[in-house]
Amino acid sequence: MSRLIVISNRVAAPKPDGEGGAQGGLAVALSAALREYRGLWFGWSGNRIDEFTGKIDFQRHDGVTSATIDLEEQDVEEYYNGYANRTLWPLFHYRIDLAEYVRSFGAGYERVNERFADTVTPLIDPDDLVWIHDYHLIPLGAQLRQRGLRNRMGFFLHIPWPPARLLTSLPAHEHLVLSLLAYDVIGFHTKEWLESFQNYVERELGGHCEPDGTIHVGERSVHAAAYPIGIDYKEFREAAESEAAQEAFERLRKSADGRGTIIGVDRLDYSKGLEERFLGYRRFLEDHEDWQGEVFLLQIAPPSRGEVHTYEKIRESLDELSGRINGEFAAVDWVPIRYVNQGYGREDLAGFYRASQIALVTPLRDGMNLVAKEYVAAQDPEDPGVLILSRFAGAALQLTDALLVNPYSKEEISDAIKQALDMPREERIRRWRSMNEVVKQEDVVWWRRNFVAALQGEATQDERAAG
Ligand code: ADQ
Repeated sequence: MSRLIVISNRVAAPKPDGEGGAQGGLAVALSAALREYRGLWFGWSGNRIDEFTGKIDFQRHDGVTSATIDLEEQDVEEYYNGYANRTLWPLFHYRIDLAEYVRSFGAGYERVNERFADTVTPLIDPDDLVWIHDYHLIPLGAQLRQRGLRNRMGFFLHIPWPPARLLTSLPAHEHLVLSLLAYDVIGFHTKEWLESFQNYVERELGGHCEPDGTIHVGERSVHAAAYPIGIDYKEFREAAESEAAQEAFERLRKSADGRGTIIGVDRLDYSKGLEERFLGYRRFLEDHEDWQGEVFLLQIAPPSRGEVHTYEKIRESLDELSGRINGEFAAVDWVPIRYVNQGYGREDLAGFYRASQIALVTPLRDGMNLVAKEYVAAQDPEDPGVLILSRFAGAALQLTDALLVNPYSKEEISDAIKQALDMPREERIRRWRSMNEVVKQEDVVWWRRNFVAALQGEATQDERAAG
């Protein structure tokens, strides 16, 4: 059997006990795949050094080998903080107003992708399957081909693919997209992102897209399809049943003191629509005075990408906005928003989700959004909560029984909160059952099996059914 080589910006392979904290579903899923296929996980260590050496640090824990390299300060600034997080992330989330087009960022991005290629090439055997992840490493496949690799290679994009009209604002967009054609398989979360990609290929590259997912550009043919990522359902259910989850549940229920809990859990990122969410909730408190003092919003949002200025700004504005709303509405025995800038373990999160009657998952744009799926998986089947979900999250295409809202509209958020609070138990159960079925069946194991099967050149069951 071929080995699997996973390459991503950061490596989330298992760590020795006590390091790294709780593992996310994706890390668990890819680690499981790596155990099944042997192989290794390659990426940046997160460390900075004065001068790039290409020295690889190998670690083996829990059956998974990781191989990491350190990067120079300038690499991190231009490639990671620069092109990845100040150019591609905002542009791919439709925030062209925030996207910065700086030549040195593009040069740093190419340089780091070359450095990745130089260091990982000797680790790859001819029959290994290579699976590259996310927007940090789009050109890596082409770089590996230039170094003579003929392996089957796949790329998976974890964020949206923007409409062609937005993407063409990126200098050298054609060069970036052409580099994707070096892969054999290109995966997106949803049909919507796939269609935007196909549209770009036809409009800008004069390519042709077949209904079976084959894309032809000149002499080159690649397979592009939607592979919606799921959570590790089994692992998450177990987390939800754990003692730690039960304690977290009780802690939140006790402190809620009979009030309804509305939960939000997001990395602190402008794409998650947190300001709009706070304003929608504020609107709800204004529209329904009788609910003041009866519910509260628990927003958990650990800071991310603190070195990027826009992230500092969003943090400041959320501090200000939550303070303002609390000042405006709070009473001596009630605070409308509990705003917590902290990360929690998976068990704690599962307990908090289960203790909350409503989840507000309202990103302005999101590749998929796993929080929505985790919330569903954590619910009590006899008394489930209600998921309010942005129609602009990839997850909305699968979780059609959520209350779908336009996250830009305060009125829609306010109306959905009211509808959720008034929803009869039978309707909550009916909606939850349908969503839970999807979250359970289309889990992360299903996702990676489908992708790896495509990488091995096999049509998956779903593709055969669709074809
Ligand atoms: P993210 O933008 O990080 O991921 P998401 O899919 O919601 O968004 O995943 C976040 C993960 O972090 C979840 O597993 C969640 O439980 C965890 N998390 C968030 N806040 C936390 C907290 N306070 N404490 C502990 N854990 C917390 C990107 C894309 C998404 C896509 C994923 C996977 O932006 O669209 O779904 O990758 O492909």
